[in-house]
Amino acid sequence: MRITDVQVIVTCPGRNFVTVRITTDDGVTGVGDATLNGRELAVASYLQDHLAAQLIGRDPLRIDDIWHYLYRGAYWRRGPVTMTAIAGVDTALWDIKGKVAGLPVYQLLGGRARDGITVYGHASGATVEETVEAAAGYLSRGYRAVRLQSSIPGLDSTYGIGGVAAAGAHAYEPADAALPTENVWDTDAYLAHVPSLFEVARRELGPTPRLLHDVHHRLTPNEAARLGKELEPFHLTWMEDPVPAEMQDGYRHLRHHTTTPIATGEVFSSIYDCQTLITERLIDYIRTTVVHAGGITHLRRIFDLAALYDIRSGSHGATDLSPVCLAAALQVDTAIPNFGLQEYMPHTPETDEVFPHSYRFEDGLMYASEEPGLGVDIDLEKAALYPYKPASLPVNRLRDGTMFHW
Ligand code: EZ4
Ligand code: CO
Repeated sequence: MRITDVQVIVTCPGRNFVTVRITTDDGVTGVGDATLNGRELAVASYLQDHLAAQLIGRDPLRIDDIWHYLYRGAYWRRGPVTMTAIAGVDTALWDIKGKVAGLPVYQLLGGRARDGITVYGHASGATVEETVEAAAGYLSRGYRAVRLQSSIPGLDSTYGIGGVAAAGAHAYEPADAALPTENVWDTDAYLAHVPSLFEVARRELGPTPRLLHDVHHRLTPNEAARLGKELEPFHLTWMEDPVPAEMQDGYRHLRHHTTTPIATGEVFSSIYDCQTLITERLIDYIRTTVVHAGGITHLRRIFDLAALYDIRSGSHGATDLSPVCLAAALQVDTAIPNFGLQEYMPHTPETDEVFPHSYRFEDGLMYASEEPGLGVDIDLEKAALYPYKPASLPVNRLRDGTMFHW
C-alpha cells in the first residue's frame, strides 16, 4: 500500500480550516486537521511545499516511522507550525489505518475505556447574572461541566465573551478587518471581579456541577496564586492557563500557594513542553490536543506520560479546531485510561456540512464515531464554496497602550 496523493485544502465556512487529505493506491483516503488559528497559510505551505512530495510512495501504515521521518528529518524541530503540519499527516494516516482494519481508531488505541466522553460547554455573559443563567442553561441541557467567563466591569471587551467584544471600539482598533482587533486589559479589574462570579455561580448552581474558568495566560504567578486562593471556596474543576505558556516555573510558585486545580497546554506543541509540568505534578489537567500536539501518535505519548503522574487529559476543543480534530480527539478520549474532560463548542451548520461526521452529543456526553477510521470527512465541493479569508486573533493592550498577552 502506497501514498499516491496529498491534498491540502483551505476552506472558510465561517472561519478558516486547513485539512490534509491523503489518498492511497488502493483508493482509501484519510483526513487530518492542520488548522493553526491566525497562521493557517503558514501550515498549508509547510504541508504543500515541504511535506507533500516526501510522502508520495510511502507505506501509509508505517505511522510511527513517518512521524519520526517528518519530526527528526526536519532538523528544525517542534514549534506550532511544524507540529500542526505533522499532526495533519499523522491524523490522516490513523484514519487510513482504521479504514483498512475496518475499525474505529479507538479500537486501534486499545479499545473502549468509558461509555461516553464528558464535555464542558462555554457559558458567558455581560453580567454575573447573565453568565450564571447561561451556565444553568447548559446544565439543564445535560452538560455536567461548564466554563464561565463574564464581562469585566469597566472593560469594553473581555476574552471569551461572545458579542460583547464588538461593543467597544478602542483607539487602537485597525480599520482593516484582517488586522487584529485591539482590546483593552486591566488585571486589577479582572482580579476584583472573578471571585464574585463564582460565588454567585456556586450559590445558584449548587455544589456539584463542575465549574471551570480560563485565565488565558494573563496573570503573573503571584497574581494567579491570589486568584487561585480566592477561588478555593468555590471548588473549581480547573483554572486554565493562569500564566503565560513560556513561564513554566510560574506553575511551581502557584502550586505552593493554592489547591485550585490547574489546567494548561492548549498552546503546547510537544511532549517537551509538558515534561516538567507533568513530572513535577505542577498541573492537574493537560490540555494538548490532536491538531496542535503532533497528531494522535504524539498526543498518546503525552497522555501516557501524564497517566504515570495521575494527571488527566482536558483536550482543547474550541471551534477553531475543525470537526476532523474533534472526531480524532473523541477517538483518543474513548481509549485512554486517564481521560479528564473534553472541551466542546458546537461548530456552525456550514462547518458541519463541509465536514460530515458521525460523532454525536447526547445528555452531556459525546460519543466517538463507530465507523472505520475517524468517522469524519471533508466534502470537497462544499469546501470549495468557502474560500480562505484573512482573519486574526485579537491582541490586548493595557489602558496606557502597553502591549499585553492575549
Ligand atoms: O483562545 O482556540 O480554551 N479555549 C481557548 C480558545 C482559544 C482559541 C485560540 O485559537 O482558550 O478559545
Ligand atoms: Co483556553
